[in-house]
Amino acid sequence: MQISMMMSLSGIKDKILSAQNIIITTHASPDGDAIGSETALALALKKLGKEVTIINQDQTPSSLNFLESYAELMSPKTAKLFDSAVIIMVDVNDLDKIGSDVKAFVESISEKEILFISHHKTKHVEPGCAYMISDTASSTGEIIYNLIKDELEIAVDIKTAEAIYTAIISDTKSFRYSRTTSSSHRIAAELLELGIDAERIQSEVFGSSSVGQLKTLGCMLQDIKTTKSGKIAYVFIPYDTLKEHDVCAAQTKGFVNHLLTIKGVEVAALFRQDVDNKIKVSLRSKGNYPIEEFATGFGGGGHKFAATFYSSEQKQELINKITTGLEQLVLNNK
Ligand SMILES: [Mn+2]
Repeated sequence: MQISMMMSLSGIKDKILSAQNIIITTHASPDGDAIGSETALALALKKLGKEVTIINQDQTPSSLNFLESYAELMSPKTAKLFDSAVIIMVDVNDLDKIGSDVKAFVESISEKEILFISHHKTKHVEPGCAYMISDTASSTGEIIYNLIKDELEIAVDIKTAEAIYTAIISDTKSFRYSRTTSSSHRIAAELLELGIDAERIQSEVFGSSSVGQLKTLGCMLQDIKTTKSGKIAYVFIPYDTLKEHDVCAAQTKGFVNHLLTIKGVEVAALFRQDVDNKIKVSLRSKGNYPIEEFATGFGGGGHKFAATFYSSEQKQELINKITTGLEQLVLNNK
């Protein structure tokens, strides 16, 4: 078996150029960076005459439905089967995060090469897979843009540009998060110069809430607590609240950031109960206290100032443990 390797963008280019069938996928519960990156890459690779198929485990969230008219997204249950393909997994670095049906689909392809393109660091490396990971990129969309424009030298059309813009604004919350860089702004400027309708995309991505989503947010806001120091804000969302308002887990994306708008708060923790009773913990820091290592200690990960993990621990014990740990982290690192 081939050993796994880290690749450069030019290495990815060679793999792409030599492929005929290309399958693009991403993590389960896809977000704007995931679907924007997939769409942009698919549009570009089709121009090279490749047969490109996007396959996703889960449905596209309604705020991103507009991208479905740019490139078709397939379900692993109905997609055509392939004997051989290059499979590009964007915004993900782990086969266990692509969803069980997509994983089974990938396993059914006898002759394959798997490439991961992501801005999420990984310690776990799949044998036989290649990785292109740039953890300084704000979003996978930025990496895809560089791949398309600089390595593959494909002209970026409006739809591709809008898909990239969707990816970048989704992962930076319109250039607000700390992982936004000068290069994110520079790429956005190039996309605007190409003539994208930035205002429309902003309102698609951030102005497509359902009533249930806002009501869920309202319930969450009612329950916010802070620790003694006032530097940690946290909240728990019970599964029943999501169910009552017909909201899926992906629709709570970004909720944790509301906690960071409280004056004096440095770190926010959102505890969201899943259908299986597991609790997803999302941590965000304003930028003075890195929390990635803290999340890694619980088997999770992410970025320096935004990280997540899952826990099977009992709710109150978990909340106590995490808020106490974060309080110590902030007070010991003045
Ligand atoms: Mn991303």
